[in-house]
Amino acid sequence: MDLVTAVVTALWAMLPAYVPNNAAVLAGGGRPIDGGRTWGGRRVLGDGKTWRGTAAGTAAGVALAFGLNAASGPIADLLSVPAVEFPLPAAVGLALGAMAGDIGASFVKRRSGRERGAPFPGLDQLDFVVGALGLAAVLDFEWVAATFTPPVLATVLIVTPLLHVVTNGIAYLVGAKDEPW
Ligand code: CTP
Ligand code: MG
Ligand code: K
Repeated sequence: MDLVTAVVTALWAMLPAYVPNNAAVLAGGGRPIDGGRTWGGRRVLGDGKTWRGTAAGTAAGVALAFGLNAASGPIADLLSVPAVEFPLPAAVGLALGAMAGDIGASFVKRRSGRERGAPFPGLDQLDFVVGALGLAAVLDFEWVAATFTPPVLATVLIVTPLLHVVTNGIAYLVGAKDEPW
């Protein structure tokens, strides 16, 4: 597989996992998932993980997957790459898994004494990748294995942290996010 195909396939297949975090930032607020509960003197998850943000993020990711499916032929032709199609379990796995990975990271951050919004380099950039690919693999292993071949997976692991830094930096600069991570 050539580099362009690997990069395009990686970005395309991961879009339903990239969008939920950004949609959650825009839609977040309201009741926190942990209901304000604490564990060991610290919040279980914190006020940054809300039901509304999680639901909106998941819905945005699934909707995007189906939008991409509707346009997959022309997109693949335009970019001269094999088309990526998202079956429903894969779409749900990527979107909900991305949210779950981010929530899991907040749990780890609180246990390690980091307050809401504190950075955790590495975890912040890859938590949702692990969650997205993990849940997608549980729901549709064959699709994950066929789509995330070694070159595509390697590209995802290299490109995602870069993309995460850039998009969060932009979100911070335009005032959508309180911290640039
Ligand atoms: N958000 C949300 N629900 C989620 C994820 C994010 O409502 N499941 C919203 C919150 O308003 C959150 C913002 O998106 O403050 C930014 O997300 P993130 O950086 O993941 O949360 P932090 O506030 O930094 O909290 P944490 O330290 O727990 O990551
Ligand atoms: Mg944050
Ligand atoms: K996060």
